[in-house]
Amino acid sequence: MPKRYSQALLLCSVIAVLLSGCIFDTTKTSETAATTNPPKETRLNQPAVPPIMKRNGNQVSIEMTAQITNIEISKGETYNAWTFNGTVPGPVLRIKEGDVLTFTLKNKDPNLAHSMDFHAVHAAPSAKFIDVQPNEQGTFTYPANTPGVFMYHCGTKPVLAHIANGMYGMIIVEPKNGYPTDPMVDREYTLVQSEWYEEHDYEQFLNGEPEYVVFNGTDFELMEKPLLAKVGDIVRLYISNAGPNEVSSFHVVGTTMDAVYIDGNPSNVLKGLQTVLLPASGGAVVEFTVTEEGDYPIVTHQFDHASKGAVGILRVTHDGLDHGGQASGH
Ligand SMILES: [Cu+2]
Repeated sequence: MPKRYSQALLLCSVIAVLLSGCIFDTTKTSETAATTNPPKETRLNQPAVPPIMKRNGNQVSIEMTAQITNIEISKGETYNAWTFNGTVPGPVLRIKEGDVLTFTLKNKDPNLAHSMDFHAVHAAPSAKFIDVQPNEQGTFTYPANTPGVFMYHCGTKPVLAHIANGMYGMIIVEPKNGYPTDPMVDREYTLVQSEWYEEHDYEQFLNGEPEYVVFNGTDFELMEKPLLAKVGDIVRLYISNAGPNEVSSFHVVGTTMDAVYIDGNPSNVLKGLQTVLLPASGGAVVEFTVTEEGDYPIVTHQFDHASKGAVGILRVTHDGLDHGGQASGH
């Protein structure tokens, strides 16, 4: 190693140690205690339940749970997650622009308060995104007047712990008049990118690196269960980056994006992108054409994160069915 480089490294390490001693220690508050691992034998594992959604005109009611459920985040590795409805990400919700949402959160977690922060609505957070205490429920009403792809998450303090432990998902607010490209789209999928850190380790959430970066909750899941399309299809992906800490450089190998609607709003259209940048909590609708048979990797182009699990496969075949493996023999 060149001497100057090693000196610089040493200096950086010293500064890092100093910083971690003086600045970051102040963040170790009592909040850490709330996220400490309970003993394994006493951990809850509440079975997943579907959300309940009812519509009457533009009045939509949605009932969801906050609950503790074991989630497989990598093959053979479970995480005792804080969840909405027992899945991570939580269920994908779909409503329409102009709907009035009446939302009920049933908190089945016997120990901690939880809450719901919908990025899709206009509401006073101090009144409508408030904590629901253990074994209680809260109901809140708000309008959803902005079309798009939005994140929802638990907003209870420390928010970082509630998101890192699994409390997030996607809500799609369908545009009143649709997207101009609606007639061309052949199939659509939803993808949520997020990070997993060492289980319930608040210090790692704050200062550490993610152990896994994933699409739809599990590392490399979409390699084994690929998304499917047919040659010539225009594919639409609703994508969202839940973070909590990292951005996504969302990219589909082997195609360019015909249209990207930033945050899923039909007004925010971009054409011909290679990669779309999603900030933590950002979303998009991405559309592209697949012209040849084969496996098209879906990645975040930050390859340290792709290597930690944020890779999927879109398998394109002559008939849109999965024939297994590389679809090149037809
Ligand atoms: Cu929570």
